[in-house]
Amino acid sequence: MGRTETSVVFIGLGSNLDDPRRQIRMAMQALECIPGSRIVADSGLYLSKPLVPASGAIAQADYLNAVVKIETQLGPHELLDHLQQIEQAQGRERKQRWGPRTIDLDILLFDDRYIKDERLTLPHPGISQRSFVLYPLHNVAATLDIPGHGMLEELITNCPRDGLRYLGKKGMKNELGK
Ligand code: A4P
Ligand code: MG
Repeated sequence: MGRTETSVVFIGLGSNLDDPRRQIRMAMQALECIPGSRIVADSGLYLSKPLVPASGAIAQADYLNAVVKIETQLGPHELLDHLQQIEQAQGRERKQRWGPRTIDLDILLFDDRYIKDERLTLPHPGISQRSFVLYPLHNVAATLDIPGHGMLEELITNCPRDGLRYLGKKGMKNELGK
């Protein structure tokens, strides 16, 4: 691990294939098992309309989205390695950008760091326009100031819900391990 400091990280979860509720639950369970890391808050589940590129719609089911806040002693690239292992373990196939997926785990913010390299862009691009990111993020960090984007409260004011529906936390924790 090589670091002793603890970082605060927000991770976005998304799924629209193969029982999304179970996929999100399994991913949360796997996140709990990442070394030197723990979940300190979770947003609950949101149902969202698929965001598709302007260049053309890809027919796909609605998504379940959530955001978790974690504390970790890992560095950003080490954490990304673990997230990609979890995606692989849950049968994620990268066939098509913006296409349907069993599980997508994005690092939204890592402390207040800016990174742009071949593996990682932080803050996550698009963070400030996506209702399925901003609203769940608000549930776990209402007063957040997003580096380079501004206050979360304000970003939400300018971001229509776009059909986003809060489904609550019921069935998340107590069904873990099922
Ligand atoms: N990568 C760069 N920065 C990051 C980061 N901050 N966190 C790299 C995670 N990964 C990051 O991602 C491609 C590459 O991005 C990785 O190899 C990693 O090194 P991917 O997950 O393999 O591919 P992707 O998810 O298809 O691409 P991307 O760009 O992550 O897509 P988006 O922008 O996340 O969009 N609609 C709804 N309603 N809900 C959704 O969750 N998600 C998408 C995916 C589209 N529409 C959606 C949703
Ligand atoms: Mg992704």
